[in-house]
Amino acid sequence: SSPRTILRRALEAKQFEPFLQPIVDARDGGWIGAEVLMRWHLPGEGLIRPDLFIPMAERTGLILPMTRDLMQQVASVLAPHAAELPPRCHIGFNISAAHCHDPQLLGDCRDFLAAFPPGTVELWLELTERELIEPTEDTDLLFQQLDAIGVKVAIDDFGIGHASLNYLQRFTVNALKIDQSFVKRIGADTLSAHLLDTLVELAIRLDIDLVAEGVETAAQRDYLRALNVRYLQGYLFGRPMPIREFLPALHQHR
Ligand code: G
Ligand code: G
Ligand code: G
Ligand code: MN
Ligand code: NA
Repeated sequence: SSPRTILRRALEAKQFEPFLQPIVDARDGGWIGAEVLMRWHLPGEGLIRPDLFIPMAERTGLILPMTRDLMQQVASVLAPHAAELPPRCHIGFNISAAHCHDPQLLGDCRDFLAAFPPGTVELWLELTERELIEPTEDTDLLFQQLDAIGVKVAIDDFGIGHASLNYLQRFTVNALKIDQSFVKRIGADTLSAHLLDTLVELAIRLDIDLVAEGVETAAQRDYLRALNVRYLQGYLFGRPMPIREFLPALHQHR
């Protein structure tokens, strides 16, 4: 079978599952939400990492229905627990460049938000800086419409690509997710310290939030906290996990 047929059958067989990785408040370590990361349960093969199938999903266009299915799964499993979530719980989905030309994205976001009591969740879309979308009149309109329904936009893997100030302003970006490579180098060289300082200044200037990814050690956490990076994510706080594990873990990290 073709890659497209394999992915379509896997989608129909409900083999894609959302894993949630906590995002924490840098000041007290409390869980404020999660990033949703897709996993493929391939019978006989176990859990397949997304790096191995997301590129194929993007090439075949199946990333659109796969992401829609992921959003529906997260909403249906989390909505009954809305009262247990932290206030304005952040839920972030990774979106691909193709989503920015998908007429259904706005409706999917609306449906996601409508599944929860008003104000309980904040829907974040993460666009990677590795494949920046070309701004056009259509994308301007889409991002205005997303903003109007309260959807937030984060630039993922920030610092390794080439988003300009102009770009960040045009898309009314609400947060930058600092790429893991910068966090890994904390304490290792002065260049990374300088780059982190620059990112923090940029975020203050643009009045947007910062999230640091790939935080694995207490020393990295303390360094980022001292720089006033607002949110942290990484194995130090929690690995991506099934929702049935995320919910009880959430209660221990309020
Ligand atoms: O957990 P990690 O192995 O979860 O993810 C590896 C890569 O796959 C990351 O770059 C991540 O952004 C990407 N990824 C994970 N889930 C999704 C998804 O639902 N959609 C897209 N487009 N990328 C995803
Ligand atoms: O969407 P993005 O490219 O940011 O995907 C995040 C990737 O990083 C996923 O593969 C996720 O499992 C992984 N990840 C999350 N936290 C850590 C961490 O603390 N250390 C490392 N090495 N990887 C992490
Ligand atoms: O595994 P480690 O001790 O580094 O995890 C740090 C915190 O993240 C723990 O307090 C734990 O609650 C949470 N965590 C990490 N991975 C998982 C997991 O797979 N399931 C659950 N429930 N919590 C996890
Ligand atoms: Mn991401
Ligand atoms: Na990233």
